[in-house]
Amino acid sequence: MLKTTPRLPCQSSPTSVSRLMRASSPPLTFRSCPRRPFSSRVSARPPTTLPDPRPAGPYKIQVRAHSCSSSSYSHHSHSQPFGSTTESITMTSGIPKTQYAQIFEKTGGPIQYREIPVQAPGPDEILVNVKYSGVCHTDLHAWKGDWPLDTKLPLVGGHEGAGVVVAKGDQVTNFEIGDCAGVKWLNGSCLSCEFCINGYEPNCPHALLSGYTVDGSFQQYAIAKAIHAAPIPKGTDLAKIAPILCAGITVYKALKESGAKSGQWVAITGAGGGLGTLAIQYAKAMGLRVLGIDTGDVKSKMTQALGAEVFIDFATTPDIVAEAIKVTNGGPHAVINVAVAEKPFEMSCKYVRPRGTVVVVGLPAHAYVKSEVFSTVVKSITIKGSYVGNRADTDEAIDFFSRGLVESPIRIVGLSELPKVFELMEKGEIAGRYVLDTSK
Ligand code: 8ID
Ligand code: ZN
Repeated sequence: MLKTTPRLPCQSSPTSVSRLMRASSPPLTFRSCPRRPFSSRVSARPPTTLPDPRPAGPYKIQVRAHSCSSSSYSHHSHSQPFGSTTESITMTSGIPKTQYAQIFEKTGGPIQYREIPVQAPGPDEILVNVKYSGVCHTDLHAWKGDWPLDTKLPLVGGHEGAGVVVAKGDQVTNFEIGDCAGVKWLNGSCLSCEFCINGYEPNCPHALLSGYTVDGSFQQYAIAKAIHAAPIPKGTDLAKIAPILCAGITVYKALKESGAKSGQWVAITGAGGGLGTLAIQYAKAMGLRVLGIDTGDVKSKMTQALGAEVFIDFATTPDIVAEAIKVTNGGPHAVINVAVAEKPFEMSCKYVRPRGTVVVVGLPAHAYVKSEVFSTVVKSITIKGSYVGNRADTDEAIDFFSRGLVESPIRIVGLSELPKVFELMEKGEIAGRYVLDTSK
């Protein structure tokens, strides 16, 4: 049933919705969810030039709709017959029909900055007006397609989106219109598999990945499953919190996984990049002593200003392993590897302290972690992977930021400048993080 009031801004006609329901089937391994444009689902908005007689939102409307194909997991209408579902969306006024986005049409192809329709959220989803989005090296991997996991195509990348909730489905109870929210890498998960119920949601086989298997935050309006969207406290600087939504959560979790205790040494490879500069600060805030490894004067100064006690330049230090052992008086108790290169992983297994832990976080393409068996055993080291974080890690990482323990070393440019940011990133020339302002 359609509940409509003539003066409400966004109403759908059953015909237009049915047309949109014929979305093609997504890949089977990771779900790619074709979402519906607002322009088609919720039409009949008054022309923007006309005076709007309505009181300020939020408004509640109901539209007939269908969400994603039944071949993939969903919390909502997949199992419902074609055209039979009724979704209710609460939304604010002034949501446009189209928006600017950066589109990857094909892997490694030209990146197109153009207008695309704004999508409507499903019953368990929120629509976030993304104000700022960080650019993570993962976005570069997604565009280049150098990982053994296909992306959705065409794709809107991005997974460090900070913004404001402007619409939500009727099952959403954890966000109100006007709340600040973060669109992060883990866009959604099934919540019922063995991994989800044990708090390992990133390992859920049905995980939806923002900017990879579903469209992400390199657009002005992005959709996230409400249950996984990050709650951002009111009054937060949205540009500065953007990098926390992936880089911050990831390195905070990796530090917890390392088991390093206050007073102990942690080495961070790739210390001058997006993840690294935050890792230094989380480590300091957790009482650890930091050895930063990266290259160049800018990164050396930045990492030490952020709290690294010692910096090793990987490009000019002849014996990194010996140096790392020397400056930490026997080797760091833990290593957080966020460098996008294979070599540092192998070296970290050599210089880590006996009984120490090597955490594998960076994801250089086609790379292996090599550790000589004899010393792995005799030193009794642990080598483990760490992959973003769960909802609790998210809240904790944001809390460190909100309490002023972690500062985002960011440079803000317009969304239209994404290709330039990728160029700099590819050359290793970014110290800290670039954040895109979606209004430019
Ligand atoms: O959940 C996860 N595991 C996760 C989450 C988010 C990101 C993993 N990542 C992955 C990304 O996909 C990427 O592969 O972490 C890696 C780092 O992401 P980033 O911090 O966003 O990348 P960056 O800003 O480009 O920084 C990389 C730094 O590594 C340095 C570079 O100089 C740069 O500062 N670096 C390189 I390249 N080679 C190095 C080396 N041999 C090195 N530092 C030390 N030694
Ligand atoms: Zn990321």
